[in-house]
Amino acid sequence: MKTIYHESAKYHVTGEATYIDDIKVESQLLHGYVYTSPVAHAKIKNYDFSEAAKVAGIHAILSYKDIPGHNQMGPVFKDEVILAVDEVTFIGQSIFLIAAENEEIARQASKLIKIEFEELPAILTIEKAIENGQTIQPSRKIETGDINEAFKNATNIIEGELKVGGQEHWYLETQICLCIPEEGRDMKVFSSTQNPSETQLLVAEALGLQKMNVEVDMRRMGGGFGGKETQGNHVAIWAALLANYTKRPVKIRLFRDDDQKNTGKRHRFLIKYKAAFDNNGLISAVDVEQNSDAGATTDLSMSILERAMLHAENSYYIPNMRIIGHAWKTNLPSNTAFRGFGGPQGIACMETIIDRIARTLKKDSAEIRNTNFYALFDRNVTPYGQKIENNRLPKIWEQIIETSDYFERRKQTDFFNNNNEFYKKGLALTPIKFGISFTTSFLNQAGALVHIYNEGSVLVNHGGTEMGQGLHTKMRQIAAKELGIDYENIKVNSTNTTKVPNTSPTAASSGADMNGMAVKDAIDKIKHKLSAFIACKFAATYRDNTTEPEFLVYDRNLIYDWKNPERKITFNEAVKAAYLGRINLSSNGFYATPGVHFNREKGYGKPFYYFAYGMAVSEILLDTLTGYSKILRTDILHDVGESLNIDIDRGQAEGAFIQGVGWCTTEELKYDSKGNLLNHSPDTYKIPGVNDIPEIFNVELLKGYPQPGTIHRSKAVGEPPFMLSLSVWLAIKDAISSITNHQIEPDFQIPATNENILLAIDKLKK
Ligand code: MTE
Ligand code: QUE
Ligand code: MOS
Repeated sequence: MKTIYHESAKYHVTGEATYIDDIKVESQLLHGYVYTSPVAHAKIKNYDFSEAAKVAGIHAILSYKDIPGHNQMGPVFKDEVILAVDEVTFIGQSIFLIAAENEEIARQASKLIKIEFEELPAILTIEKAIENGQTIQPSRKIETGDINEAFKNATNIIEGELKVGGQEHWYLETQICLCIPEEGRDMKVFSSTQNPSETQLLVAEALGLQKMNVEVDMRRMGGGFGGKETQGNHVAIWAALLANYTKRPVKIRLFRDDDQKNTGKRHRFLIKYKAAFDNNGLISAVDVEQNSDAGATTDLSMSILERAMLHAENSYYIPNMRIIGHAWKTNLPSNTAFRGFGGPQGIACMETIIDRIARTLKKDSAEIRNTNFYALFDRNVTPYGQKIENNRLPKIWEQIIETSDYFERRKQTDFFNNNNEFYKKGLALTPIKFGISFTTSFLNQAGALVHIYNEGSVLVNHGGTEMGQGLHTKMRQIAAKELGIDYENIKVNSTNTTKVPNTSPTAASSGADMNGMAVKDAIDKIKHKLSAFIACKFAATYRDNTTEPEFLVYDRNLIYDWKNPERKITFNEAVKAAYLGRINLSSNGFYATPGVHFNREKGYGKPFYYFAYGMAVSEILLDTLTGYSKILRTDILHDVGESLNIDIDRGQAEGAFIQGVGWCTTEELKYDSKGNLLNHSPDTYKIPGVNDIPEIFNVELLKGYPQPGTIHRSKAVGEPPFMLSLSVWLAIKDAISSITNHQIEPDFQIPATNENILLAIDKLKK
């Protein structure tokens, strides 16, 4: 396959790529600034911003009273306020909006705002929230088989708790929006958002308008990672309110530290588990209780908890299983979508269980995994009743065990550890099975709008957004293949709510799957008309009717009759002729994923169209005196079906894995007793750097396994490889455990920071 680079790669490296901050506004631009709560929970007693409003260069200071529409927002449950009324529930909550000539003036003026709080008790940990007893929404359950009976008959039982840390998104472009007021009260919104349709709705509601009055445009984000699925909306609404009030263009761009302090993150989880298994390590029952930290409002917490619950068994057949999920309300910024969307937290617990079973039975953990994998013909139904089809686990297992030389390296690791006191090595293999589709079934729809201009160039619009993942590149490739023309003759437009309406967020890794199908549908419709026209044209030229429209093939910039290949016309000529023949060369397209459904009350259904699979083997070196760990080698074998673009997919697998490594090793969110995030910049919050990439990094895509029923037989790739990073976390745990020759279970949580590693080692030595 010819290498097709990311369609913006050249612009990324030359700096030509237009992000929202680069959009030129000729004059009159004002800068928006948000005055936020410095306390986690308090009543607002009174306030006065008259002094601040007098500062030269200040054009507006708005409170909740100045919202023309309503003050409610939120993606699913409208339990958020745009601007605080008489209470604040987390540090960073927006209270006032300021529009000024520049950011510096706004900042200075904000210091003159007087506000008096009466502080209330704040809930800042999951443990405290559980004590307090307030969930953000009703709890959920999924259950299969009979766990009580299975635990009664169990040979071995383990029980424990796993704490999983949160994660900051660290997109390079912070939250940003530029609003330009237009005729009447119409608003044009340039928003860094993964969900333009939702931004459009929420801006309209805040302004007291209809969706038709608001146009949202999104060319590209400087990364989203889930952090701009709902939380770009706040900035967009704030900018729109200020633009609407001042009748001037307004841009709000969060300072890096403010973005990190005030916006939501990956959910922390506290998971309690209990598992029953026989002496071969075959699991008969698992009981898990997942507790997530939702933060102050619901946001997507319930969908995220649901996905965590639907991944609680990872790749293993568990005949008797109960999964209970609680999302707890705390006084922290509302947590939100982050690559994996609850999957990583759910899978981390199951992998912990497997790891502990291996240590209990003194067997190799990869063997225990293999014993419990979903099988091909039986043992293939999930706890929520979905049958596993096209199971790639056995094939991937077979291949990666060989290419990574797993069992030989297990011996070498043991040998190294027996001969070294202070340095220890660790090795682990972990699998993933990740469900593809929104579990909220109605979201599984996508639209497109394709124009063929009459000289032969093609403009593709679709509902997905570009955040670096290469979606637009894939859409161009799909259009090129379907029309049989050069990739260079196709352009993908910025995502715009006036072109494709009612779109779903670009999320759940299904952007390429669904929008690709919608683009194909639009092209099929145009080809249907174009083929009929060309068949007629051939009939006239050759004076017969032997060319049926279905015989026409679109390939190599030609349209030809495969039964009579000498009957051909170039694509450009065909399009020009069709235009003169008054044929419509534009069409919309639509796709709805077939057959997905899920009953929340029963915890039962077919929530996923299919599953993506992968496995990783990681080897690490640990300095037991400092807690420093280094990845020596990682082998990944990941399943993307028939890849749409091998280089982009490999990039996604590598990037997701490394982002996951950050989550489960160095990234730790530290709060003080008042709820202030202490590490809100990259000097104290450690994201992966080049040195954290494995010294040997073999990333392969599974070959020869096309996925039936998807666009060009491909599979989603954006999120699944994130969870392969658990191989690193468990390799570190393996190295720690070797200190006691694997006799004692280390007390070890996520993330594995140097500090946490040292603490675990200390406990083992005592
Ligand atoms: N890759 C890059 N470079 N930047 C991103 O923000 N987001 C991830 C993933 N890969 C992201 C990324 C997340 S969270 C998702 S859901 C998918 O991309 C979304 O895009 P897709 O559905 O087109 O794969
Ligand atoms: C995976 C996801 C999402 C999801 C479910 C998944 C997601 C998302 C929603 C969602 C649910 C209900 C809504 C809404 C969004 O569900 O990203 O606006 O009303 O946004 O399994 O990634
Ligand atoms: Mo991705 S967390 O579904 O935006």
